[in-house]
Amino acid sequence: MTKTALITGATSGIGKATAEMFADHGINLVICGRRQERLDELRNQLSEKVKVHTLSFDVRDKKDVFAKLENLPQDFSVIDILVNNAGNAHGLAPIQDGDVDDWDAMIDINVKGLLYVSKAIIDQMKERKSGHIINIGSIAGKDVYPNGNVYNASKFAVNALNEAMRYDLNEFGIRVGAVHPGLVHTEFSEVRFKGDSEKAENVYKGYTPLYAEDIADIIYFMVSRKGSVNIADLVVYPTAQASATILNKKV
Ligand code: NDP
Ligand code: 8X3
Repeated sequence: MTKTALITGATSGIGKATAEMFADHGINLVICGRRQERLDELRNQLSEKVKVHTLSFDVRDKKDVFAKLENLPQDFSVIDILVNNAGNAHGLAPIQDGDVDDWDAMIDINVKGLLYVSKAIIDQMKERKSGHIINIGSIAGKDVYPNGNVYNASKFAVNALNEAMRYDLNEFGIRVGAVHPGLVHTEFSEVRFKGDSEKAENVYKGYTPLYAEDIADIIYFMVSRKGSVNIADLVVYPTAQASATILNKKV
């Protein structure tokens, strides 16, 4: 039977690549993000292959998240796969110099936003006793690194919530798993460094990083296992990276 996936943060990077990968495999899509024009572009690109619905909301806007996700059009009302991907780092500074607005953004988007979206979708999965939730964590949620502080904390929370969801939703037959990528070349660093492209590009210089397609490939692998198999927790680095702090810039 044709499945439907809802992907947050589908306007760029990992979320967009996952939408493309899913479309290649015949999975219908609800693609979400704040930038409607990018959602429209992606829908135009993919709708020859699968059915695509776009939803523009800020995951921080609790009311709007619930209003939109609880009123999905009939063709998209059954969500088989939820990919909780929307998120970013905002800033990279020692805790004593951190910007409280950046802290709010990371906690509100990466943690609370993920919770709101999950809550809005879990009810229907619980009723059907089936569904698959993929949470995009980070190696930043496994290891703290200097200046990562609040981003680390937000991704440690995603790691904890991934486990917590797996425990609590187990009785409903809902699969829950996380991917924790290392450095992936997306718009992530552009956002972290507030549009400073030179600084952002430097992050990926001198070695081969992961690309969004690499993570999409892994996400598709996870969702395409038979229903009795749940890949619970998957850490993936570029070969050049051994940990959050060890990176071989010659690889
Ligand atoms: P991108 O910046 O390319 O994509 C981030 C996506 O999140 C965009 O589609 C953006 O859409 C969406 N988003 C951000 N803020 C909000 C918001 N307030 N409301 C709704 N959507 C939002 O980065 P990545 O693809 O790299 O990031 C995707 C996920 O992967 C994140 O959770 C990130 O933490 C994680 N990750 C990234 C790594 C990397 O090195 N790149 C490594 C490990 C994890 P829009 O702006 O249109 O709203
Ligand atoms: C993104 C990877 O190492 O920049 O989560 O935190 S890192």
